[in-house]
Amino acid sequence: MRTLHVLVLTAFLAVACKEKQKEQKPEKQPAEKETVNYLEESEEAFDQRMAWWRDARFGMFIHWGAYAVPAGRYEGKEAKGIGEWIMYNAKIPVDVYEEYAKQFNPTEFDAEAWVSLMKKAGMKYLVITSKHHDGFCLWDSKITDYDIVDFSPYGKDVLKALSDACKAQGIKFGLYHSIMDWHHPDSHADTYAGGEPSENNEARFADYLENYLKPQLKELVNAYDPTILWFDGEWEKEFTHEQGLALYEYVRSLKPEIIINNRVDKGRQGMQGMNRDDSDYAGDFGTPEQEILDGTSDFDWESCMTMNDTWGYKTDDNNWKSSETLIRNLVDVAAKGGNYLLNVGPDALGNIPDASVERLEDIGEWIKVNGEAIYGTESPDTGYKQGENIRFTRKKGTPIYYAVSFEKPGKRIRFDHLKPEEGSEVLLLGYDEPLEWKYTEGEGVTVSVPRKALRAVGSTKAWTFKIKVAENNTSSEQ
Ligand code: FHN
Repeated sequence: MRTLHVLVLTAFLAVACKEKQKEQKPEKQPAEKETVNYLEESEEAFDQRMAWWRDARFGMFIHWGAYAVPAGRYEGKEAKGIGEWIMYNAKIPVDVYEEYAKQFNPTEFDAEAWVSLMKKAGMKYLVITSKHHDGFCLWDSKITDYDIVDFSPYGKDVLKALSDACKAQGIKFGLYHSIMDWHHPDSHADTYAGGEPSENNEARFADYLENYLKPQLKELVNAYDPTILWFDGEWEKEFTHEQGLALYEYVRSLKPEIIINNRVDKGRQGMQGMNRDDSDYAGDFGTPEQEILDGTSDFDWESCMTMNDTWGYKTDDNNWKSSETLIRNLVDVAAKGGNYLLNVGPDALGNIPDASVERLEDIGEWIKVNGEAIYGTESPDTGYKQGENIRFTRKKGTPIYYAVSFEKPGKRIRFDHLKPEEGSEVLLLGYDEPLEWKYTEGEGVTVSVPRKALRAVGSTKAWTFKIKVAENNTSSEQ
């Protein structure tokens, strides 16, 4: 009996002791969600996040939406300005403009074909308008019915199709998103569509930001996993620098590795696209528009350009830049250490204009032979140009330099600031045989270009020489 007493007592003491321990040890709290300040990112983390984008160098911009239906014409005549601004420029009332959205039915849209075409052109990433200033959404938004699934006869989610096609073909998918919204009454649609300015604008705009724009951004990031968020329309006077900082942090909190342009905040200096110096403005890269920086920059940048004069499709805009000009722009941007975002504006049926397709195929032909002078390069310490018709790039972390001539070389071509490594080969891309060269101190390297080499390269838009530079190559002024 005694043993039984002892056993019962021991068991009782064990239970009491456990209970005591529980009281003493606080309940394990769920780990505090670590709060990250995305505006205080280390240089190393920033460089790691930007690495793929910097190496990519070349992307496709797509401006597409309800504005492709009027295609730059209103009441029987051409509306002035760029196609996607027709609602504002022609002072089209919101309800009249909505009729275009109701007619938007791109039955010939083929996401895989679009992505294959941009891949063939050598473009590594895509940025498409999820919502432009007109407020019409190209995805199935749960926040509004003013979108391609609920409001247009097409009824399918084009962003889903494109993000899937990009993933399948190894292309980075990015989204453009306009802060300014002419359709949303709290973003002053009335002002833009010729109505009366609304009251207490700041409060209404702040409400639009928190309860419309941010929930839509959350939808977009969660559903389509974009690698880039390309903001625009930040010039709205009610949109503040503080809201810009908060918007940047918000989007990074949705996807920390996402890359965001400087139009998320108020720092941009107009079409030149770079931030004011005296600033802590948010944004990972500057956005020169329809222009290229005059030189290099320590701040990442991407020059966005149209092939004609409009971003959104316009029937009457046939002012196309030549393929040669587009290729030279790509080389010039790369030599200065920037990215080139080249735009197409598909029509209302979902077709990319033939003139754009032609130029993309020309660029693709050139890049097939010369792409190594663009991708994964940086602006060389010996200077990015020689005269007006030669540009230089350098393969990152190597002594390999590329000299791209916009003019067809004669029998010889000289590069003033390059000294090839003793015994190394100098090549003309597209021709297999190494070229003869001679280095003269103070004059640089003279390369002989035999006729057979030029014949082998054929009718190209720019000639690329590949040179392994000696370690003691002296850097020099531009
Ligand atoms: O107003 C827009 C314009 O429609 C177009 O989207 C360009 C492309 O970067 N951004 C704004 C003009 O700066």
